[in-house]
Amino acid sequence: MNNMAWSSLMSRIRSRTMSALMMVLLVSVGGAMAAGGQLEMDFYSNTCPHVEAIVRDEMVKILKEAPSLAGPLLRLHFHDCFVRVHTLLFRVPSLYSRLIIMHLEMNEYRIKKLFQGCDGSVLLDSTPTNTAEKDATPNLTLRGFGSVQRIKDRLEQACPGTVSCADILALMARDAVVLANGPSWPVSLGRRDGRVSMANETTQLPPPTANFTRLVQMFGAKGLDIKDLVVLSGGHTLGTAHCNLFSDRLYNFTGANNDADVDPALDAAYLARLKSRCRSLADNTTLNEMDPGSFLSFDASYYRLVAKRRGLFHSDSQLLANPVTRAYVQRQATGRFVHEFFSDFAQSMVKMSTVDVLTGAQGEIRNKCYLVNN
Ligand code: HEM
Ligand SMILES: *[C@@H]1O[C@H](CO)[C@@H](O)[C@H](O)[C@H]1NC(C)=O
Ligand SMILES: *[C@@H]1O[C@H](CO)[C@@H](O)[C@H](O)[C@H]1NC(C)=O
Ligand SMILES: *[C@@H]1O[C@H](CO)[C@@H](O)[C@H](O)[C@H]1NC(C)=O
Ligand SMILES: *[C@@H]1O[C@H](CO)[C@@H](O)[C@H](O)[C@H]1NC(C)=O
Ligand SMILES: CC(=O)N[C@H]1CO[C@H](CO)[C@@H](O)[C@@H]1O
Repeated sequence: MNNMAWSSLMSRIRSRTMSALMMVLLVSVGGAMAAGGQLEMDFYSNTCPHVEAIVRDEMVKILKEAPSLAGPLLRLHFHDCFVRVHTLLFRVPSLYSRLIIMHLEMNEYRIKKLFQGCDGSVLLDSTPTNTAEKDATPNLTLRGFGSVQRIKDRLEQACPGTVSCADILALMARDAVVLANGPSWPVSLGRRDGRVSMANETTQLPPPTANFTRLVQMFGAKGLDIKDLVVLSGGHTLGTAHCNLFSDRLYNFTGANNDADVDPALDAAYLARLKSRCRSLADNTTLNEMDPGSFLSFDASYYRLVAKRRGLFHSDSQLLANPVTRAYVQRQATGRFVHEFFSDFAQSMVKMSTVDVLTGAQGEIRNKCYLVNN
């Protein structure tokens, strides 16, 4: 073969390879789209018709044994939905030198776009080679993992290999709120479990020190707006917080690290009370009710606290820094529009729990919520 013929053959191969490659990529993208289903209310109606009743029944028992788990279970779902792994994986085909085209292994070409919203990734344990979200600092304070697995075990008995851990968590969070006398909302189902959990991705979670701008930006990155921010922050009507997550407001707000270095956005009487509970910056064990007196019940009293500059975190206090969120806080602080807050909360939860989830053939149905399948 002379040089001309060789280079013309090569260029033909190259162009055919390119178009084959383009074809395969297009087919795969189309396939991935087709494989992505939708969330549906009656997703398990044939495969696990009693799923909601089973979760509810078990949640009643769990909260009877440990009423303080309502907050942690709501928070688990929030963290699950907020931490998303964004990856674009291309797998290069094995190239057999001369027979490039004939050996195009269709199945080797995968274009996988993972935008994982609520996908159960928060539940995964770390492995020897990967530190999971669970073990990242913002999440060291998460609780309730055992209860999720307890419900998963019951569902595995009733309908093996059917219900995803991500769906279980979405249902548990809803039931936790309902059983704490809060609002209910429809949970559409069909989420699939992700196979990735990365500790470094928890930087997507807003820290308690965040200012208003940062909160808006971090919620915005999840498709949630200012209204969702002020409404979902109302989740802090439930549960407790460790001193060290807000003690910078008491002793080291600007970094001066002395008794007078306090957050000016905190009510003075409340500040004194918090200082008597949290004696130092190092205290990472003392728990504080975020909505003192009613931390086990879901109500609008969180807003009354925030309006009085008694929100526990700097992030809570920041809801007063913007006219729109401040107006919402003040309206709810009157206690006369609780039904409005309930219906807003339900709406924002539906939004948060459905953005960018895995569906259809994406991900998997985990056998154990803390482990990816084999
Ligand atoms: C706006 C940004 C948010 C920030 C900065 C934030 C931060 C925090 C922090 C630091 C804690 C204390 C954890 C501990 O010490 O154990 C906490 C607890 C909690 N958060 Fe948030 N959070 C935010 C939004 C949300 C949302 C959207 C929800 C749910 C709708 C939520 C529900 C909860 C619950 C229920 C607890 C109590 C957990 C327990 O009792 O163990 N939070 N949050
Ligand atoms: C987390 O680590 C993975 C793998 O090391 C990397 O691909 C990803 O971009 C990192 N994410 C962030 C938010 O740093
Ligand atoms: C808000 O916090 C961000 C960093 O998280 C900072 O860059 C910004 O200057 C702060 N904005 C205000 C108004 O303090
Ligand atoms: C006090 O705050 C500064 C600035 O945020 C920080 O660098 C320092 O580590 C804090 N001191 C303690 C004892 O936590
Ligand atoms: C609390 O602080 C102590 C001492 O600094 C540390 O050894 C421990 O790991 C911390 N606990 C948690 C849950 O971070
Ligand atoms: C105990 C612990 O490491 N707590 C960390 C939890 O996450 C917050 C941020 O949300 C960190 O500031 C804490 O240090």
